Amino acid sequence: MKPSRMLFRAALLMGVSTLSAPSVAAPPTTPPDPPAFSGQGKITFVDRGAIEEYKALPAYSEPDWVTEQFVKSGRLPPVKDRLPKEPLVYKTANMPDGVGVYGDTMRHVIGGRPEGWNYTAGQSQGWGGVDIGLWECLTRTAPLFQVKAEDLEPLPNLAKAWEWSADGHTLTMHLIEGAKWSDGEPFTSDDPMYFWQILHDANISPLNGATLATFGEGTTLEAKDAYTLVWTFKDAFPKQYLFNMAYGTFCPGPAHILKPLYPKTSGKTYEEYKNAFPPTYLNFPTMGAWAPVGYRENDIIVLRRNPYYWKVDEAGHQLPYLNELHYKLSTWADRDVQAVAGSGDFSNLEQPESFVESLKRAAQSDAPARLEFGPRIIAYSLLFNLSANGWGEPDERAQALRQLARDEHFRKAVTMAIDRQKLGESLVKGPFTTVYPGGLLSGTSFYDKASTVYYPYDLSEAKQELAKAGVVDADGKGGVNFPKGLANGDKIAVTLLTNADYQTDKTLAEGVQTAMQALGIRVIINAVDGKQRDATNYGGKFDWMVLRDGSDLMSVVQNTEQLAAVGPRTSYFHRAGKDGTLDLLPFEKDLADTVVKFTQTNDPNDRVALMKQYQKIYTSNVQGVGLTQYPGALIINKRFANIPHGTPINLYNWAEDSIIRERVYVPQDKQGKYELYANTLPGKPGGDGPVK
Ligand code: BQZ
Repeated sequence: MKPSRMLFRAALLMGVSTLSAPSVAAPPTTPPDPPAFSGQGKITFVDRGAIEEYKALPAYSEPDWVTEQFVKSGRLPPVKDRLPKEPLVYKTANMPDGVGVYGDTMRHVIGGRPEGWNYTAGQSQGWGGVDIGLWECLTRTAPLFQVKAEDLEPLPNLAKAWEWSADGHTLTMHLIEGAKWSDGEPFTSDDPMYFWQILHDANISPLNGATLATFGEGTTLEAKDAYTLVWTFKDAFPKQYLFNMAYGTFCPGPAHILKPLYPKTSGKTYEEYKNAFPPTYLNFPTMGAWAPVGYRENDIIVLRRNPYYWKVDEAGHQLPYLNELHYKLSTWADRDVQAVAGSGDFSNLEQPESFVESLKRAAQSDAPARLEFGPRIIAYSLLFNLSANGWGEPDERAQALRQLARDEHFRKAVTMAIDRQKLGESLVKGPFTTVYPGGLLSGTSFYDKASTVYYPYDLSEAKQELAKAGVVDADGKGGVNFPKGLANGDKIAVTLLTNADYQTDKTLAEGVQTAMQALGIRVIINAVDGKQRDATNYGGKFDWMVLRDGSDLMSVVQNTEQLAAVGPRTSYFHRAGKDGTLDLLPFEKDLADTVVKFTQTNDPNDRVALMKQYQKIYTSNVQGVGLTQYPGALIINKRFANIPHGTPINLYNWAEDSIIRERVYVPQDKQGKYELYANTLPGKPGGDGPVK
């Protein structure tokens, strides 16, 4: 029987969970083993070198209509002159269905909305794969889910090769030579050097949180020539930073478009700079396989193939195979519905509320989409704002809450008042959710159960911890009061920030609210859309937050700097105050030191030991209150070929990156008529759309 059918039945039959949390007082312990989960797709592990290489091929080709309409009319150079000297070549042996054919579209549905194209100035394009497809980065890590653990090193991308000096303090990085932006302008070291320049400008925060701290204290970057970068590091061989040169934290924008508007030299304000390229500014130059040619507010973003894309298959076909991408502007829940119904093509099934319906539909023989679960890599945590020196300019009540959250008795009271088993079941019944104590996820290879401290649900113990924090019902009128000297001893009220774009986030926030009522703590849920949630979070203007964990707690090696407050702006819940300093608690300092040491060593045994130490410190001190963890499933329309089996919906990055969309294709006989701008290419930057 198909795994999805088995899971569907399991989800329906298991009305109650297979595990129940102990009801009697229990000392801290290790977490219960997660329920067995057999629906996962199997990954074929390969060597790192099996995926791609860089080399010149004897001949290249492109879709016939590009030759007929654009090359023969002289509007584009021949494809061989549009490609780099040595393009990135995807190896056929690593393509599940081999060399593809041109045509068709991938129809994404997303819950975010584009702010504009200035990604490196912090603008989101609505998530859901838009930014992942537009902004190519020096290295690439998402496809590493299929690479053997002993061979784990980021893949080359815009940087095609690199070598370390003998003493390990210098990394010479060779950029792809002769690649061009989608408007035909050359890609050179000017582009990454401009990105490095804006990282030094505290007034600009690139999307996904890159800061100088991401690359280590004292690190420098220089351009030796148009295609050579030279990194220098204080530590020897900090290979960890190659992961940070991948998506999210080193994806340069087009310097020829951005630099003329840089505020320090253009006279523009930072706001004008950030907002200079609204979604209506079409044909924004990208290094991605597609460029934006169409946008209708709250309706759709349309991308068309980039005629200068610098990747090919072994037969010399310039990629991508797919001519067009759609991003229908809807909701994240609708993405699941449309993917299983067949009006959309792709979804990361990540909200348990949609599991049963999606499984039911996918289990039917005429289902348009494949649904394949991966490992338990989705987790949610309740996080306290731990800054007490002004991050987010708290008022007296908010400051008092932060002081309380810095008391470990208070944090233990909160964690023991939450029944994680019931919280998971409130999302979906069946073998999916499991208790999550916080910290590293059980799916990562660095996870160590023995180092994971779990404070089981125990309301009476929780109340005792609360009293140790000086929090009691001081006037007998119900609810609990701040301790004397904090916020005039008022009743405690907490605002809980959560992402209104996801039902799961709201359900978990409500679960926390109910659990805190039993402790006498009033929680006011502040559910705002993703854009506002991010701005509120990064601005420090929250008391507590329900947050879906990121790649750092899933993989450890991706976004490692986010594992602790190693820099003024690397943590999601503890950033520097107005004076630029971080007022870390002793255990937070230990966590940060452990993460820095992890970055500084390549010894596999040291790294495992350091992550055990990290897990022990994180969970025993309740750095974050783990809530629940569960698997996600990739839903993809059956007409697509070259989708690697077992692709996790998120690990080093989301599945939109991991499936390597530029080499995904639709066999001729299965192609749909979904292209909205057939036989067109992106026009001039800022123009009004694609050109025939
Ligand atoms: C996946 C992802 C691709 C951001 C976003 C969204 C933002 C966060 C996070 C996920 C969406 C989808 O996640 O939920 O399945 O397609 O886009 O980027 O949650 O609000 O800020 O970190 O990636």
